[in-house]
Amino acid sequence: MAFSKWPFLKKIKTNHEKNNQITIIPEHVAIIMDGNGRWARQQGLPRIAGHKQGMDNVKRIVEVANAYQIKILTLYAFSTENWKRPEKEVNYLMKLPHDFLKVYLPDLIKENVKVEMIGHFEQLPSHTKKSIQHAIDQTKNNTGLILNIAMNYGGRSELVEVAKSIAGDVQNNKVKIDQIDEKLINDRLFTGHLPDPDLLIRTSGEIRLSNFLLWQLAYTEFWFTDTYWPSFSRHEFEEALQAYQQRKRRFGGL
Ligand code: V07
Repeated sequence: MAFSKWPFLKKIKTNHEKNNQITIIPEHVAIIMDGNGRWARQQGLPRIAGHKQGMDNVKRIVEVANAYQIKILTLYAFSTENWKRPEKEVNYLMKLPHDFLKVYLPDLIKENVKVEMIGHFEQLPSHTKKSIQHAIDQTKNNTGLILNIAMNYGGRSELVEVAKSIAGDVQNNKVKIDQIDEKLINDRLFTGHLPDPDLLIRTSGEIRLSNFLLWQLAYTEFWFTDTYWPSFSRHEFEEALQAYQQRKRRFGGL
């Protein structure tokens, strides 16, 4: 062992590792994967190239989440507002689920990852729906990480749909007004079967929610970084996990 010649070096390394151990793991991590376009511009590439790099980074981060035994990873891939982008960009984005799954679905199956989706599924192009539905079907019995993709998702429209659904049930006497409580609302969200996120990460320096999981983030810890999504690395993900456990420790000590 090379270190035994320099015991002081070994000591430094051991302490370093000990102090940085990640032991309190969030069960559910949500990520706003922002900055793909800015990453591309910085590299002198078209925006679409940023989306492609961002897509490949999804797989890298899924591997890290899996390694830490995070149970649910919810990723904001396409919002209800993103339809306003140039048609060419929207068309490209709608092909990404297929491109992603063509390359990575076999790995996800091997790694016991379960693919799920939240958002308005019906309004997606049929080729996009087909790719996603195939991945959901192929992984439905997997018991590892839930890779929960938010596609055509908006927090307000999710709550509008919940309101309509409850109002309908009140109208046909299935639900009494007194029975409307937080649990009833929660159960009707796209995420009704999932615990709320413990940690929200947003890349690319924007410090806002952009209509993501409005109800579900009520008690979530937030972590922001200036790094653009395609450059968001394992190391930085670990920094976010460190920060999360520090906050939990402080909370427990009060
Ligand atoms: C998208 C890459 C990540 C950065 C954010 C915007 C672009 C992966 C998917 C995906 C979707 C469904 C699925 C598996 C993977 C994806 C869109 C955009 C629309 F089942 N990345 N990614 N979908 N980007």
